[in-house]
Amino acid sequence: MYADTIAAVATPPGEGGVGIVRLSGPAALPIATQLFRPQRPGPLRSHQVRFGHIINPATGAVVDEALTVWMAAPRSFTREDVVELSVHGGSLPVQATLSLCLAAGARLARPGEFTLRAFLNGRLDLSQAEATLDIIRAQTDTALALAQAQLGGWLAREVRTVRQALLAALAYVTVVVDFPEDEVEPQDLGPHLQASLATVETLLRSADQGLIYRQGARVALVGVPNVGKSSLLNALLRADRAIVTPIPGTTRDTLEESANLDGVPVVLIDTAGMHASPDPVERLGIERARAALAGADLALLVLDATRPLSADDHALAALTATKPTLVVWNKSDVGRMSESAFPAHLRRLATVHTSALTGAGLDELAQALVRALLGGVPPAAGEAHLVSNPRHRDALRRAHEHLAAAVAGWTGGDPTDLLGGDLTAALNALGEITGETVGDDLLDLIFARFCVGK
Ligand SMILES: Nc1nc2c(ncn2[C@@H]2O[C@H](COP(=O)(O)OP(=O)(O)OP(=O)(O)O)[C@@H](O)[C@H]2O)c(=O)[nH]1
Ligand SMILES: [Mg+2]
Repeated sequence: MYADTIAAVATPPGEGGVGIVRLSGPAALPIATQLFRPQRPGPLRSHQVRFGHIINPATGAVVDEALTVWMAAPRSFTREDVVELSVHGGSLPVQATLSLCLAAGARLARPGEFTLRAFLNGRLDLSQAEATLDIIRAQTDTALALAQAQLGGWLAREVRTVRQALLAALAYVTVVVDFPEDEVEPQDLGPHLQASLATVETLLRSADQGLIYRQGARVALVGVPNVGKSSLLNALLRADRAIVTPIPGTTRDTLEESANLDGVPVVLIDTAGMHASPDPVERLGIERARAALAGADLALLVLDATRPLSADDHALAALTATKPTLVVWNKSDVGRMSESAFPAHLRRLATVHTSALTGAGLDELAQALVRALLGGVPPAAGEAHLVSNPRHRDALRRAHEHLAAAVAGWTGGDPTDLLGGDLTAALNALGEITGETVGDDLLDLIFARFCVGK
């Protein structure tokens, strides 16, 4: 437990119905008692809301009406004494209340410091603490569901189960190595290690989908001029965002817009039509289009269904060869080219026929896009148990590497002392997810991303 008491505004800046100043630490209640004068006399009671006024104790002046809740330790977010002072949601009453808390001895909280205390006081593990930030930042229902499940602790439980199995294996290995003369009942660690490896593998595999749901993906619409890239962008957004004209070379600059496609947050990028152009302005746009393609997670290669592929189409198709790509035959309301003329690598790709004009095929396009982003697997309906944090994925990858080495070593009859190193490394990597094995540097880095007051 900390000796100091922190305070911060817990609500966003700007005007709102209420603004909340939050205190946490041993002096939370004494400070609140100095500032808050309840309407009906009598001391505050834990977990009861009281109406009254915030007053400046130095002058006796009333600052604002307030509702006050004291949550006595350990039944609070931080497991410390917490007081929340709700005043009217304007910057003056909120800031004045905060200033009075600071004058009475509280220290201004750093970003994420309430959650850090919740973690350090054992109220949350690190993966749950990070989930609170994900809940605040979630852009889609699915991202929110993933974060809620993580806050519920499923990932922490999975990780702990594996760590317990590995600790038992490490204990056995250590005894065998340190006391070779003792009669140790021989154990077959193989099945235990295999089971742990399988769990880590499942978690790791779920991250491919989980990260897309949480972080979204960048999708570039590329094609030669006039195939309907900007029209498709507008149609997918259901908004007249990009300029569309019958003149080839209309789009000069790249244009980005966020969209939510079946719960997957995507950034759609419209680009200039790519072809060999003598126009210097157009050439700059085409450079940007190439850069957008290079930085995208997925390319939508837009082709004109009313005419055979041109040399420029082929050149562009070659450019997308190394990138996950979806082929979109647009203007399918007018015509439909025979696909036998495709270059071989395009024939292997998922293909959608659309008309940005009539809307035909747009739902199929959105679905194909989501499938392509999620690695061919359909969206996991209601499946909230996905690893969705790159830090967790990184730790899982390292745990996986060491566990795989341990399994191979055990199967290959390696000397037991070699196993100890891999088991320890796997245990440490997994401990980083729940926070059992992280240093202060990493904690600072993680919590610095939080907002003040959380
Ligand atoms: N019939 C038909 N016309 C379309 C369709 N999509 C776009 N067009 C027309 O094709 C022309 C070009 O459309 P844009 O969306 O500007 O094409 P673009 O690929 O963005 O073109 P640039 O920006 O020049 O590279 C416009 O006249 C559109 O109305 C479609 O699905 N069917
Ligand atoms: Mg365009």
